[in-house]
Amino acid sequence: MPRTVWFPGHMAKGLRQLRSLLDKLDVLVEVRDARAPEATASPFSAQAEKVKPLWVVLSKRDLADEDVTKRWIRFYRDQGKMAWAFDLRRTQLKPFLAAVEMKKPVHRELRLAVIGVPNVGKSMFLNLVIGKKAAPTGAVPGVTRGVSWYRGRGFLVVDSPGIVDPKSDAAVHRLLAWLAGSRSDVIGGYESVALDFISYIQERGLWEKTLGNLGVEGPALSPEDILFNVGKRLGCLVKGGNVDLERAGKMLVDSFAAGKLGRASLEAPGFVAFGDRQ
Ligand SMILES: Nc1nc2c(ncn2[C@@H]2O[C@H](COP(=O)(O)OP(=O)(O)OP(=O)(O)O)[C@@H](O)[C@H]2O)c(=O)[nH]1
Ligand SMILES: [Mg+2]
Repeated sequence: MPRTVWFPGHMAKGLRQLRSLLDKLDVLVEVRDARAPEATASPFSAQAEKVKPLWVVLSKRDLADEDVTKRWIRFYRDQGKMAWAFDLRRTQLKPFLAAVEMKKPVHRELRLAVIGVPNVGKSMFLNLVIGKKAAPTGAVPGVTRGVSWYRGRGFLVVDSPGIVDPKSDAAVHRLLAWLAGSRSDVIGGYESVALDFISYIQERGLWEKTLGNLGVEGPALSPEDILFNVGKRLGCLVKGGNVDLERAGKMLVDSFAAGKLGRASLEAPGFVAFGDRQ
């Protein structure tokens, strides 16, 4: 049977390392994907929040629906949380840096940790905080494998590996895979991950903002027929007029993850992927 969850050893180790560091930290910054800020909450945040200030940064603002992102920021601020949204590729983090500056102790550097699920932009955010490209970043999940300290601009910042809740089920991993936060090849293959993506888009009324932009027929067709049409559209034909569905699935999932289908949010306040989490 194909595996449905991805939890490599470095995640368990990262979680242990973060727990043991908690006492030394002043503030934790949780990076979440602006397209699904509840489903991409860190499994470590609930525990950490009990003992340290935890601030929320929504990344990939440029890929999310702008109105929905503004509503999320209001939603978190109404809950009393410090929250911002950024396109991390094009920001200098000014409002964040102004807020964090106020927390600096007089006689030592401020100690921050950046936490979150895989591939949300934690290392990229850290580099912006310290003002240099020190932590490695990359488009695949699992680039950061352990906890490391970085220094810059009067901050001491911990980068941590992306961690998924070891108890999370296949549905959570599939949603993360649509955002490039889990490994489709490890959790059942691209075809099944893409079929679930299409069903989600249909059920949540997100067709116009996503698959509609590809110009394929839908949204009333079955996910299988839609994926077939996507494959034809994207040139994944094989002998006999068939479509390589695994390849079509990969192209579809990768396109959405990279924002190539258009700007879209998979969750909005009051409209989350996994109801019991909000
Ligand atoms: N479009 C866009 N891409 C972003 C943004 N933030 C990060 N990325 C991209 O997301 C990918 C992941 O960035 P990283 O900083 O390596 O993410 P991470 O959370 O440290 O990932 P792991 O260490 O693998 O868990 C990179 O390809 C970045 O270019 C953003 O705001 N907008
Ligand atoms: Mg990283």
